[in-house]
Amino acid sequence: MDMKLYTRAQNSAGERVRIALNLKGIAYEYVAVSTLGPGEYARINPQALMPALEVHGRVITQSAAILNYLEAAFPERALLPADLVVRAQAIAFGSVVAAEMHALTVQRVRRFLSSNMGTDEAQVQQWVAHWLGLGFATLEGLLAARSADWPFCFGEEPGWADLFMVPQVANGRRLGIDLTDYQRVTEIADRCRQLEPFRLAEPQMQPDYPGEPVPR
Ligand SMILES: N[C@@H](CCC(=O)N[C@@H](CS)C(=O)NCC(=O)O)C(=O)O
Repeated sequence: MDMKLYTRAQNSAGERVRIALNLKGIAYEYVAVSTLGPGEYARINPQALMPALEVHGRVITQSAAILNYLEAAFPERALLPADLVVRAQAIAFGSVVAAEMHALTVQRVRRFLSSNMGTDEAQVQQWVAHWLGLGFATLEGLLAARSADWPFCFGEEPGWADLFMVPQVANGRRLGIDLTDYQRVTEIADRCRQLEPFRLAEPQMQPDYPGEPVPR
């Protein structure tokens, strides 16, 4: 197979890419990072964060860069809206998730707070609830401000913004965030989760998933 996706069942940045590959109908080899030998993944991706996509032996890191590549190389099932302003809005929406929610609350940040900053569990939870709360409120506001009331974030079909949002909603639920104020966010995320490309990208559907399905 020409494409290898280095990921892990519970890897929400990788889940974005899995959804994109599924939406576009692209076949790929799933490489569970946990099955690689010591140091092997760091030789593939010097940052050692997941995901990474290997295309004919060349490696792309960072989910947004991988998604950009997929969109350019496989334009048939477009993830980005055709209207250039709506397209930019969809990219902005994904950036809120990746840069301002996920990056601030990902496991290595939580671990650093508790192990290196002397922060107790309740304070770490306060940190997570603060940044995710701000982020979800922003996503809800961006959805409310859309130029049309589409069934998905920025269109009649799910795309770029949806595939960033859905794994982050799952993270929010997993981390105990109350999402009742973010009705547009949860309605669209739940609609997406009914669809095969999203369902097949969920952690419990991956070959290295270790246990019982997690509530999403
Ligand atoms: N900005 C990166 C984020 C990648 C990232 O933080 N991945 C997490 C999992 S979702 C990871 O690899 N964590 C491993 C670790 O912290 O050791 C992207 O979008 O690809």
